[in-house]
This record gives sequence, C-alpha cells and structure tokens, in this order.
Amino acid sequence: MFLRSLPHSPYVRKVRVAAHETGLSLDCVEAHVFDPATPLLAENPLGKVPALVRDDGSVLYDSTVICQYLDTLHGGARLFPPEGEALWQALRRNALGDGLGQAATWNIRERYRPDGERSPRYQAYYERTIDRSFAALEAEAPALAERFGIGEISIACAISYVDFRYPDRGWRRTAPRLGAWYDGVCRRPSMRATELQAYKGPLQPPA
Ligand SMILES: N[C@@H](CCC(=O)N[C@@H](CS)C(=O)NCC(=O)O)C(=O)O
Repeated sequence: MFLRSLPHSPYVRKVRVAAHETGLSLDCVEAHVFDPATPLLAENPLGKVPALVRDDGSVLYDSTVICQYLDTLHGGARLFPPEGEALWQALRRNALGDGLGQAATWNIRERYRPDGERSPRYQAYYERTIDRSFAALEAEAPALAERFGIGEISIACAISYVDFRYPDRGWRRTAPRLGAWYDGVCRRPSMRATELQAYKGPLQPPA
C-alpha cells in the first residue's frame, strides 16, 4: 500500500499525520498532478492527491475517506468517534479544516496563473473565506485541545499550509488562543515528522 502524494499538500499531510498518530507506516510516492501521463489519473479520475493505492491495486481517494480506512487498520484510539454528537463535531471540524485548506490552495492557484488570467475578485473572495475560518477557529480554540482526532488533524494541517504559503499573514494577532493550540500540536511527533516541503514540479496544467 502506498500514498500518491505531494510534499506541500495539506490533505496529504492530514493522511500522513493520521497514519503516524495511529502507528501505521505509510510509503509516499510523489505524483505530478499536472502531468497528463501521471498514473494518478487512472487511479483517481479527479487527478488529486492524496490517493491510497492498496496492495490489491484498488484505490481510495479523498483524504477523509483514506483516514477513515486507516482508522480500521489499528487497535489504538480512534481518529473518528464511533457515533453521536462527538462524530458530528469531528466531521464538522474536519470540514472546516479541509475548507480552509481549499480556500488557501485555490487562492495560491490564482497567484500562479499567468498575467491576465488572475482574478483579484476571486482572490479577495478566498481571503474572506480564510479570515472567517480563522475567526471561527479562534472562537472554538479552547475546545480543540480536548483531543487530537480527525477534525483537529485537518485543522492543524490547513493552518500549516497557510503558514507555509503566507508566512506573513499574521493570523496569530487576531487568533492568539488558536496560535497557542497550534504551537502545541506542532510539537507532536506526527506533526514534526510530516512538515510541508516545497514542490519542485509544475504548479499549473500544461497550456
Ligand atoms: N477533498 C480532497 C482535496 C484534495 C486536493 O485538493 N488535492 C490537491 C493538492 S493539495 C490536488 O491534488 N490538486 C490537483 C488538482 O486539483 O488537479 C481531499 O481531501 O483529498
């Protein structure tokens, strides 16, 4: 089993952190998502990473689906609560983290568009989504410390992507409690072992 990956993807990091937290080892193979010849396209029609290629050749994609699958492979504390309100809150936090990551990645995508194709209107729109997400996370920061499950992992990885791409954003000024929580989770071995790295491949599709 191995993970089609990109070194700067918050969603790949989410799966890697989940694997680390649950004691599973996971090999990563870099996928060049914008290469029309990448085997990823036959494995995931969406052409996105992460995609988990299992030993029988079958593929699971979308970080949340992969994390749910990984959660069936170990005997330790579950990343996904089994049921009830705890499950809904974990899935909501997971959605908030994933959505923050999406607004940030789509905003960055605008940055890499050729001159004349960039949309300041959409960049401003994504910026507002990012701002609202940080405000919501600051409001619930005290509760984030209760566990480090799928929701908190998704949030931590999305914040790491914002820091990676926008090091001068200064979100800690308006979200100090979130900053304290995030600094704490960054000391976990799973977060230390999975730092985002720059990607050397193409950052946009071929013309
Ligand atoms: N909802 C997906 C999002 C995955 C995603 O957007 N991955 C990005 C990398 S951060 C990607 O592969 N983009 C390539 C593309 O959109 O074609 C998940 O949670 O796995």
